[in-house]
Amino acid sequence: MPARKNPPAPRRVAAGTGKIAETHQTSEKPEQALTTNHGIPIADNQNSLKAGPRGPTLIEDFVLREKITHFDHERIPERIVHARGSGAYGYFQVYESLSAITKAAFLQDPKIKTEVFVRFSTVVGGAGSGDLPRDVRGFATKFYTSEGNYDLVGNNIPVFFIQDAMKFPDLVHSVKMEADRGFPQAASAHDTFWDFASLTPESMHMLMWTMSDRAIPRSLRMIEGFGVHTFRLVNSRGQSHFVKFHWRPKLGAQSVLWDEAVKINGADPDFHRRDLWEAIEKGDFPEWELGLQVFDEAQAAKLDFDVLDPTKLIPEEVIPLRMVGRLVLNRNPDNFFAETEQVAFLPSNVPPGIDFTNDPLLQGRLFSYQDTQLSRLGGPNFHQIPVNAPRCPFHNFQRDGLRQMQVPKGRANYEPNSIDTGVPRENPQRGFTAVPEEMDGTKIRRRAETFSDHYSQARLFFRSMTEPEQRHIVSAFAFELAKVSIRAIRTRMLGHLANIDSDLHRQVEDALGMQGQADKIAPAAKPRDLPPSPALSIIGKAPSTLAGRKVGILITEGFDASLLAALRSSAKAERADVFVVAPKVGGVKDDAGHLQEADGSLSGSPSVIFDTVAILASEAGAADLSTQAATLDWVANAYAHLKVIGLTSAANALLDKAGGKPGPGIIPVTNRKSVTQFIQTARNGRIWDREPSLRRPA
Ligand code: HDE
Repeated sequence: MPARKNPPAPRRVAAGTGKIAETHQTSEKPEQALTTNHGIPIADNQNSLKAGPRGPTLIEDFVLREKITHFDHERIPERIVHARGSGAYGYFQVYESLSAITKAAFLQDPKIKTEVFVRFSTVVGGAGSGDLPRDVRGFATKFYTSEGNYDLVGNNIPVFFIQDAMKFPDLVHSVKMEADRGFPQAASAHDTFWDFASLTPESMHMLMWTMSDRAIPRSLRMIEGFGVHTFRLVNSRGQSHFVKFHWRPKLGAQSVLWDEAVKINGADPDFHRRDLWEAIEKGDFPEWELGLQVFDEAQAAKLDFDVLDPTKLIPEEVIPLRMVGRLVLNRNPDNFFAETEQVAFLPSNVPPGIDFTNDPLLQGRLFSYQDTQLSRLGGPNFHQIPVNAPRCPFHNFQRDGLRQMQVPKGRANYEPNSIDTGVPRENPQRGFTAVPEEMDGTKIRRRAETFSDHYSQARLFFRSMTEPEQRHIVSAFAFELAKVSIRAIRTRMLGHLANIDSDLHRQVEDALGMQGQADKIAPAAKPRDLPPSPALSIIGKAPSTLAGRKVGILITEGFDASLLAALRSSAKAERADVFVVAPKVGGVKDDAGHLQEADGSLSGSPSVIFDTVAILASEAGAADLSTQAATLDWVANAYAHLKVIGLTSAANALLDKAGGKPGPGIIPVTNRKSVTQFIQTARNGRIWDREPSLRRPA
């Protein structure tokens, strides 16, 4: 599927050229005529019909009424969770046939490119909330396969807060805005969430993930994805295997710092949406690999937890990932509402060859998603909306209903029937069949004993992190719990942390200034020391690359143009983006007196939106900017956010004034060779050693 070309730049339109300085844009071509929704050509789209130019508006004005009525009804209910989302089209292609483990048509042939639509989302905030709260990210993929839509509706965290769908409304109520006051928006740092969490020991493992860097990703192009539940794959002989689904970003996983996230939300609330859109528009298509953990009943039985429990993961070191295919996103939607807002994912959409397990959270989801679309999209025909419609033929005897867009033909709309020939019929060979599983149980409301270990994998996660990642988890708990006004909730949470890991517990207590105040919480199952899983760390496996990253270059009046050119070409060779910042967007003159336009102004393009920065200041330029708070914030933040900083000699004064010190990651940029050194250092990301002296958890 080709990427859509950038549209041509808009024509210059003179404003106010019509009568009494109104802008009227007209066309004599009949096919270009602006019309009502019923096709009636409109002569004037600026003025309502009135009784005299100063008189009241006439109800007869069907053009005005239709326009306003449609506008009044533009909104539909936003998703109860995952309301804020960004989507894109692309394709999925398997590396080799997976026929040995599944008969799913789209996983048979490496030549087949299956069209997909992916929607990324935050969970807690409303549709208009910022992109960088501390939150889980949704990663939902609709594969338009030749045997129907397959929706893999996952998250960027491989486990979930709760083990049973019964608790989901309570979990969501607790984390959303508090019921009486309507705040906070898009934040878990408040009483009701931590009240619920601290009373729900099974949430401990996922809490470790949401307090980790995973919950503040740098880019949607840099998140991992997980199907969370254990599913099944079924081959044409009816043999079934268990499977866990993983997405791995080609650019590597990367996160921002919490202080950065807070500032990015202010500087550019659409940071993730813009980043995804722009990457696709310029043909830098984000890619993921699909990894499978495939295992059978015997292997499942040997694991030290129940594979039906969605609060547990299987470490890669225990069952390795088999990388089976690639996902490429290469086309932005044409219309946000029609596609990204109206897309309806259903975990119950599985083609033959994929099946469910009895995970009680998954079982509840199989009901919930179909149900929620009825109120969100207004009736039972939402599958006909173009983004939701299968790309393969679909037909049955379901009829009518609100918003029916199809015109089914024929007399018989039932079966069995002997009247119409050529109507759809069952197909026992190709049709979906559930894996036959023997069931013989007592009808009962009870959780399985095998679900009762709530701390061992939380501990495993903490101990698998690198030092900076552990520091961030401690800081996140300290930040969030400090926002909890009820002390008893804090002491309860500290009790859980003591069960997870004594170092974590001690550090969070210190950071809160609440030493020795943890409640005693008796675990249902004694926590065990499991071997760490280095694959769970982001920093530990971060690639050395600037690909897909952004280099911010601050220029001042009289800057050295040859350095900017060298930076541009080195960055391009790394497949990084360059963004030029100047005191004013109109730009500055370089050392040869040529005007260099900027991509953004200093105050509108703070350093938090870049991965690495260079300051190309002349002596005069540095002196001029050194009194400006915007400049000093720019430099101080880049330093405090542990970025690699390239500096001309004159720019050293700015670093000094902003409180920064020369040291690792502070690179002089004076000639082509030093530019190369700057870019090479920046490949390795942040300078973690700078962190402990700058920020202690509190
Ligand atoms: Fe969802 N979830 N969820 N969820 N979920 C929704 O469906 C629900 C769960 C996930 O971009 C809703 O269409 C229940 C786990 C994503 O459109 C709703 C339970 C995982 C998206 C719903 C869960 C997810 C949703 C809201 C517990 C990761 C966004 C609107 C039993 C594996 C999809 C909608 C998009 C959306 C219910 C738990 C992921 C209300 C009842 C676990 C990525 O139906």
